[in-house]
Amino acid sequence: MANYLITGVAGFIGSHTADTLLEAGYSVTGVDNFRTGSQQNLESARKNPAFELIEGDVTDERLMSRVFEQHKPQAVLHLAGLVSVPGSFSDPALNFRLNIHSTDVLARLVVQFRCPRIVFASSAAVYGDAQKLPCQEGDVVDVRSPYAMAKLVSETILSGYAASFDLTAISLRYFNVYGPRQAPTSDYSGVISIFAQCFIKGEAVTIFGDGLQTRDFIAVSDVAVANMTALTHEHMPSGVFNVCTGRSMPVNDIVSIFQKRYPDSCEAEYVAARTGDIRHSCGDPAELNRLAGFSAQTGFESGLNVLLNTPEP
Ligand code: UD2
Repeated sequence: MANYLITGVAGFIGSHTADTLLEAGYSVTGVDNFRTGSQQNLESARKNPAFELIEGDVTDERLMSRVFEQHKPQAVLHLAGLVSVPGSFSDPALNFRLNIHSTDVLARLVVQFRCPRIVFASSAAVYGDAQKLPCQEGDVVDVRSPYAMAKLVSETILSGYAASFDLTAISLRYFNVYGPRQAPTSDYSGVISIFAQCFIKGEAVTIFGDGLQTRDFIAVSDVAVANMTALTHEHMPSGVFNVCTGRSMPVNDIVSIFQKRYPDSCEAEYVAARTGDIRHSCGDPAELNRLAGFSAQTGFESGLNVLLNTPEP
């Protein structure tokens, strides 16, 4: 049974990916320092004997060497990092350690232990305020935050190692991911988890700006499958790939969808646009589809059903 190593396994995307790999019959070794991840996210993974959790930091090279030596992963999925864009402004040094240094540590370890593949969680943040939509992988990047800078640097580190050593390095540029287990109360919460929480509690949602800004929302279950595909697909080449649906939706439309489900809800409140907010974001999903057959399967309404019908842990 092939073993896959996931860093940041107790996070939103990490825990869903672990569940998906385990359900598919693979074994998973997960590393997390629980800075932002939670044990509750691992409730179902931990029931599976093919799952092993190691508590620690991915930048701890001694610990990670032991993990590679003992578990001999077939591939690594590197999700651990600072997930907050505002956090990358307030603590750029932490951003460097968690979002750049950690990638270099892992890249060196995969080379040292002859692990053939590493998959990295990059972000649509690298496109910034894109000049043309949908964003394609070859488009000019527009880095507007330390967070986006770090994602781009990590992509470059990985492509450099892939070109220099016998290694496949895949960077996945996630667009706006939503679904169960995305904490609604932190500064990296996605708009959908915040709105869901407000509608459930009967509180008014806040819309930043005119609500006409658009995003390409992808369900976390689809992202988990994209991750599994990148880890396991036999002929994946090194490169950068969008993980998105190719469809975008205005924030106002999301509110309307919620209002239909919660007809007695309060009116939304409009406030000034968030500083640095991107106007439109939409990705072209064709490349990952062409090379690995991946396409997002979850429509927005059904993704929302899953989110609203999954009990809080
Ligand atoms: C997403 C990513 C972020 C980074 C960035 C790159 C998420 C959660 N965040 O940020 O990590 O990759 O893309 O561009 O996927 N909004 C409201 N009301 C609220 C909350 C948000 O109107 O209560 C608006 C917000 O101003 C923005 C849109 O909703 O226009 C989406 O906000 P978000 O924080 O979910 O995600 P985004 O695209 O800013």
